[in-house]
Formats: sequence, C-alpha cells, structure tokens
Amino acid sequence: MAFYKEQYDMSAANDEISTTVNSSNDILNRHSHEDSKAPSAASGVQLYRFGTVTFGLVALVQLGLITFLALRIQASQKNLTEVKEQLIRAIYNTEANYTNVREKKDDLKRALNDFSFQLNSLTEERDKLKIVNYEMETRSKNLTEERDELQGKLNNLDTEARSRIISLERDKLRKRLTTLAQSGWTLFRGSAYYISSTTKTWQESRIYCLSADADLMIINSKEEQDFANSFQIYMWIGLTDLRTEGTWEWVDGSPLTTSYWGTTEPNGKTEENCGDIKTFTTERSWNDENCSHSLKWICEMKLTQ
Ligand code: 2F8
Ligand code: CA
Repeated sequence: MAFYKEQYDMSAANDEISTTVNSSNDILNRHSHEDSKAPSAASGVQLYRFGTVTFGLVALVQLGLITFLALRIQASQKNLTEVKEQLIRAIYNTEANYTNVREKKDDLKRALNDFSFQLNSLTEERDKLKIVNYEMETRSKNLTEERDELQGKLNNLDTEARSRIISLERDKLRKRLTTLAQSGWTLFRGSAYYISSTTKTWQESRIYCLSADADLMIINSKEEQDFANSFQIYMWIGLTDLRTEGTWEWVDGSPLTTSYWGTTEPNGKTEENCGDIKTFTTERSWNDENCSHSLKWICEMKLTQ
C-alpha cells in the first residue's frame, strides 16, 4: 500500500511541474504576441527581465520540486527496500514453514502408510483367526456331541456293569452264606457266629477264629449280648486285659464301653486276663478267667464292613 501511495505522489508532482511549465510558456507566448502588436525598446527590456525572472523562478521551483521528488523517491526507495526485505523474510519464513509442513505431511503420510499396512496385516490376521475360530467352534461342537454320545453309552454300560457286579456280589454272598450255614455258622444282624463244640485256651480259640476270617466275638449291644447268652454255653469271647492289667478291651483294639460283668466280676486281677460268658442265665454273664483255661469259644465274622 505504501508503495502504491508513493507512486501516486510522484505522478501528482510531475503533473504539477508540467502545469507550471505550461503556464510560463503561455505567458511568454502571450507577451511575444503583444510585442508583435506594440514593439518598443523599453518594453522589450522589461519583457526580457520579466522572462528572465520568470524563467529563474520556474527553474527554482523546478529545482525545488526535483529535490523534493528526489528526496521522496529516496524515501520511497528506502521504504521499498525495507518492504522488499520484509517480503524476502516473509517468503523465507513461508518457505521454511512450507518445508516444515511438507516434512510433517511426509511424516504423516509415512505414518499413515505404516498404519494402513499394519491395519491390513491385522485385518488379514483377524480374518484368519475368524476362520480358525469357526473351525474350532465346529470341532468343539462335534466333540461335545461325540462326548455326550459316549457319556450316554458309558452310563448305559455303567448301569449294566453295576447291575452285573451287584448280581455277582449277591450270588457270591449267597454262596458264602450257604457255605457258612452248612459249616455251623449262625447269621445275626450283619454277622455270622460260630460256636465250637470242642474246648481250647483263649489264645488257641482266637487262632481258630482268625483262620476262618473271623475273630472272637465282640459284643457291642444289648441285642448281641442277649443273642450270645441265648446259646447257654460257657465260652470265650473276644475280651482281654492282657495288654494293660485292669484295662479291658476287645480283640479289635476298641475299648470296653458297655459291659455285662457278672456280680463281683472281674475279680481275677493278674491271674485272670481273658473274658468269657459264664452266668448266661442272667444278662450280666461275663467272667474273667485264666487265659490257659480250656473252654468252648464263639467266633464272629462281620459280613458288612
Ligand atoms: O464264678 C466265680 C469264680 O469261679 C471260679 O473261681 C472259683 C473262676 N475261676 C476258675 O474257674 C479258675 C473265677 O474266675 C470266677 O470268678
Ligand atoms: Ca473271674
């Protein structure tokens, strides 16, 4: 804008000079015309002086104007130089910015390319995984169906096998009970009992029972006590304080909790360390006896463990 304004000022000044010169020429022309009308020596000198003065004045004005214009032009040039420098700086900055922006753009382009590449790879991978997942799901579904089918078959087999095993066990037990009954064993509440017809010491009696997969009788209830008494036989049972004098226990190691000692029994102290059923007509039928004594005995075989 400043540049354009300077240009405008200069042309205005030129116009002004042209106008002034033209006016002077007009005056000279006019006088020369008048001279032609009334020529005289005095007026010629005057006219000459006037012309010289006028010319001088015009020259002075023109010189002033030229100086003024030269100064203005110089100022304008300075201004223009500054503007030019500013423009150069601006262009330089713009170029630098442009380069910077272009570099950033290139960086972003590269990043975008990388990202696109990665995105493509990931998309491909995802698609592959989708296929694998679908296959796995199908396989899993098939395997589940297969497993359920096999489980069903196994359950059926289990049921069949179990019922077969139960039948076998039942048959075996029946056979065993028959054998026991035929060998003189009596069944009572999940156990089989055998009462000897001969007599032995307590230890020998026990060995006999053990050899038959049984042991001397252990009495755990009033019902069992009544059952034992009902045979009305003086016989060894599985009771002893051989391990600790005065501490009576059963042959399986269990302590004596409920006892059916006869009146004043046990009374043998260290002399009588094995138990028997003696006074079987009363509920409290037990007696402690010398273990070497020869008596009949009763074995108990537990059928349910
Ligand atoms: O039943 C009373 C008592 O009878 C006998 O002693 C006299 C017994 N001893 C023998 O038979 C060796 C005791 O054990 C019993 O307490
Ligand atoms: Ca006794």
